[in-house]
Amino acid sequence: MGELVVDKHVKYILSVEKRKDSFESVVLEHLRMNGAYWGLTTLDLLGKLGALDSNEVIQWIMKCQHESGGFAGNIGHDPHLLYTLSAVQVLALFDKLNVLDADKVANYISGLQNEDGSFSGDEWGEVDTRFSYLAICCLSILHRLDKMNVEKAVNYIASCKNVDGGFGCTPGGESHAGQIFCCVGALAITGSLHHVDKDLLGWWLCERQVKSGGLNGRPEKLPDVCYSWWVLSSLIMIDRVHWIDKDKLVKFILNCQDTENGGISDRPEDAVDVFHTYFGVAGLSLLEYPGLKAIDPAHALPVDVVNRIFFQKYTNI
Ligand code: GRG
Ligand code: ZN
Repeated sequence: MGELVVDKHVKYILSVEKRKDSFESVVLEHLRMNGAYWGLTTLDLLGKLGALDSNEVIQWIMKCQHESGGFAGNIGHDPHLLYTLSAVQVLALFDKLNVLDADKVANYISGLQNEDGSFSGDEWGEVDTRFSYLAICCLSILHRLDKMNVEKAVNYIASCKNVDGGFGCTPGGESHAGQIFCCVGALAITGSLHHVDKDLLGWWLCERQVKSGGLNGRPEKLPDVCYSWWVLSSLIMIDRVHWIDKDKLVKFILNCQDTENGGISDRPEDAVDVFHTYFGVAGLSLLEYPGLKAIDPAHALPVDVVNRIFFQKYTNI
């Protein structure tokens, strides 16, 4: 088995950041804020965040903020919870949360909570437990959970629980590993994991491991490196990670590397992208692969960053 080609991955991420006119960048233009989070968190986990000019990134992030307080995926685009969390996470990586007007961002987020406790992703109103997670994680980082109705938010998430122990995007929606991460993460952050049947959900999640060692997102589906994050982080949050074969999963992720040009793909035979590079490295971090920073499974940020947010004595926000 090969090793993690750290330097190649660092080079790959920095090159994607520079190639703003590449096919990938054009297709992902509206998601650039998410791309910044994926790329920069990966660099930090690899211990190489210093390779980038933080001032340039921070200035660009602040240009993506809308007058409502929310952030867009790029300059001149519309704000959405998806990009608002990514913007806040990247500022947290650089220890620059103090450039924010935290109350303004928090007001934007809490304004998206609906009467039944659910969240819309933006002013257009689509409702999904993904948005509950985004809102809860972001307000938690900003120390502003008191700005929303946590009890109603938790009850809404609990209403999306299925008989298989998993969670869907709305009540009655099929269980999917991505949605399970969102619901378990939101419940973990709010201290509400008693709503989870840990043995039942743990069983469903560990059955996601297939012969190759990889994990899929639902029964009968193909394995994909991104589920190393969605499934594994959920298993860790409910204390059932020992129910999968960790060594086989490490091998599957390492087999998805482009060992020549860097980057990680969804499956061994596919092309690499920044999204799966992040999930591969974050998955290896959860698996305690040597040389990587530890990542917090609920806030999806390096543990040292999360400790700085919650345990720093003097904070400006
Ligand atoms: C901060 C890590 C982090 C996340 C933010 C946006 C979000 C919160 C979570 C998204 C959760 C989610 C729904 C992930 C699933 C992504 C995915 C691979 C969807 C593909 O689903 P299918 O059904 O593919 O098209 P399969 O793998 O089932 O064939
Ligand atoms: Zn994937």
